[in-house]
Amino acid sequence: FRLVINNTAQVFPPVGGVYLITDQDDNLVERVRIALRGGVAVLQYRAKEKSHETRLEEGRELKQLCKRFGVTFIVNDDIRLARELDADGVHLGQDDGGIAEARELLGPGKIVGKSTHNLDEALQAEQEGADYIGFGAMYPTDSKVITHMPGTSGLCAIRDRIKLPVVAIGGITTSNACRVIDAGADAVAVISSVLSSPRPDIAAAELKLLFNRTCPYP
Ligand code: TZP
Ligand code: MG
Repeated sequence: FRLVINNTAQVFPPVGGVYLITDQDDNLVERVRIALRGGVAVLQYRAKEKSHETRLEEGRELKQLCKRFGVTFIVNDDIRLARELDADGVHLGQDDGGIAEARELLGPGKIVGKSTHNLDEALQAEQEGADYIGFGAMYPTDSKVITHMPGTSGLCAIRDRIKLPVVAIGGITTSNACRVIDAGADAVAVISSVLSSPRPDIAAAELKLLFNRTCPYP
C-alpha cells in the first residue's frame, strides 16, 4: 500500500515495512548493503557515539546506497547532519527538539518522525504534525535501555486512535514480527535481528514477507 506523507511526493512505507536502524558495530556499510538486498523500506542512520566527521563520511555512503536501492534515508536526532546529507528526513526522540522546528530547519518535502511510548505521546506527535510515529518497546532488547514497554497490547490499544503510520520498535525478530504486524504496525523497526544476523539479507527478506501473510498466532 502507499501512504502519502505531508502532501509531498514522499511515500511511506514505499512497499513492505522493514525500517532498518543502524548499529555501532564494525563493517556497518557492508552489512547494510547486504540487508538492503533483502528488502528494506527505510534506513535510519543512528550514530550516537560517532564524531561529526565520521557521521558525515559514513552517512554519505549510506545515503548513496539507499538511493541505489530506492530506500528512504532518515537521520536520527541530528538535524544538522540531516541537512548536510540532504537526507529524506529526521527522526526525533521525546527529548529531542520539536517537530515544527525540525521541519523549518529541514525545509519542505522532508519526513519528520517521532518516538512515542503511549497514547498521549502518540496523539501529541500527531497533533504536532509528525509524518509517522515510532512506538515501543514491543519486547525487551539489548540494543537500548528500555524505560517503557507498551508491547503489542499497547500497540493494539493506540492503533485505532492514530491515523499516522505506526513504526513498532524494540526486540522485534522474524519470530515475533507477525504478532507486531497483526497488532497494527505499518512498519517494524529493527536493529539486531537484521544487522547482527549472519545473513542480513535473509533476515530482512523474511521480515518483509511477513507483511504479506496472515498471522497464525494472534
Ligand atoms: N528504541 C527503542 S528500542 C530500540 C530503539 C532504538 C532498539 C531496537 O533494537 P532491536 O535490536 O531491534 O531490539
Ligand atoms: Mg533521540
